[in-house]
Amino acid sequence: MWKKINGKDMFKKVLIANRGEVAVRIIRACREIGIPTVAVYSQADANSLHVSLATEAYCIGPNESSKSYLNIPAIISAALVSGADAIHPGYGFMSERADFAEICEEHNIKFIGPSPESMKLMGDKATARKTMSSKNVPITPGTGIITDIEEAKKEAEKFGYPVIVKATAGGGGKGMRVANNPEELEQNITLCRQEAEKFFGNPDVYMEKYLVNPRHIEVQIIADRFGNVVHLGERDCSIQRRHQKLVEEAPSPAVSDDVRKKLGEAAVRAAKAANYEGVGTIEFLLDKDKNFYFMEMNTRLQVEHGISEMISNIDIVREQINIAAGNPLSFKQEDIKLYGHAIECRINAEDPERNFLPAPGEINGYIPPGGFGVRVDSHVYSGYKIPPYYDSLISKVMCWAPTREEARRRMYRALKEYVITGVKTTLPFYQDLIEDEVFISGNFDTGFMNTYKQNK
Ligand code: MV4
Repeated sequence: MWKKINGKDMFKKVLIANRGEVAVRIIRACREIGIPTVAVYSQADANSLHVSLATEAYCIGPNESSKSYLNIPAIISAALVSGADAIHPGYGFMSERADFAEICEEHNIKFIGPSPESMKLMGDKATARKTMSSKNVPITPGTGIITDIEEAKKEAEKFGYPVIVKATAGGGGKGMRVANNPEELEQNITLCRQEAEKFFGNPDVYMEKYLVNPRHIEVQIIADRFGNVVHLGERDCSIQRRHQKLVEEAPSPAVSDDVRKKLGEAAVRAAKAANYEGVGTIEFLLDKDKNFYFMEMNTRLQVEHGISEMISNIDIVREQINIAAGNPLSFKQEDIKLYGHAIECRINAEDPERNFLPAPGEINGYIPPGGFGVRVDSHVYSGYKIPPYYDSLISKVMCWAPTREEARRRMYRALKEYVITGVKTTLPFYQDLIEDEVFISGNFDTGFMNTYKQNK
């Protein structure tokens, strides 16, 4: 089953159960380690870069995700036929499906990620809150699962309106409703329960005090199966639109060395509480007084992991594969030196002038930026047809420099030299945003996009 590479236990072959830029990112890490890769693809993705970069490739179904990238029997069959002994789920698709991780286990295939138990624990938000609170990770004032509406109203009076009702099976902004008074609370509990039952098959809801326009701060952690846990500092993901992140940066302009240390220690306690193995992210909200509160844990590699790699010089995907193969972490917390500043813009095939309407089609001209401190992670090329069936991410432009202002100016330069023709993209939107005075100041929060107007 196993082989050794450079004295480390390593997989013989890794199947990547994903597409797009993240599939390419994982194939690159595998190739550098020396592991052959298996790509799986839908009919729409036959000409995709991950298919040509992998050692071998299998078509697992038609265009729709539900029949291809979410098709468990097809993915497992491809792993068994090809002899892959591990599956990397990337992000999205199968990445947070505990049932899929269990099925992998049953077939003696290593799911590159945490145990199904850790995924279930963190997938249930009310249980996650309880677990965090018991290990001194700060949480917002709130309740457990609401069983009685009158009691919920009494609780809400205690910590004060506004409150937010959340589905325990929700997350990432799905299944949440803000209430400003007892009448709205009663309504929202009922509505939230109905939606939660419909979307997640679990009607349980709880509530928290609602923080108005906090910052979204998340801490990258890496844990091995021997109980070693380290953090790579925080990312600030406050600039988002409808729960889609637009710009991320590391470190956060709002976090001092002192708060960073406390955030990092809280994140490590959180990972230990979940008996966590692999790479993960602890999401916090930060209020105006720099108090932070645990929100959720993302039990997967994240889209924005690259900016943490830039400030830490640690290859997070390589480390993730190492750990999954049973090796201990190759460094300690004190070996990690964070240096400089990194900013990421997610470039999408969307029309910023039409309310970010998806704009699939053929890219007929493509010149990505380059130069010192610039990284572009992408799966596209000149002549590539962006299919309409999946998310519209074209690429992630990441810029590193010693200071935030230098990184920001480098990003402006990179965005200005980037050419993508044939489809509408969000490039013009970012070229404008990166010069916005509020963005330049670093003094913004999750309300940024509500007041931001392009070319104001
Ligand atoms: C909150 C909140 C304010 N107060 N919880 C949205 C995503 C999910 N992870 C948690 N979310 C929020 N939870 C309390 N108690 C505000 C949000 C929120 C938000 C959080 C991060 C980034 C953007 C956001 C946009 C709207 C609401």
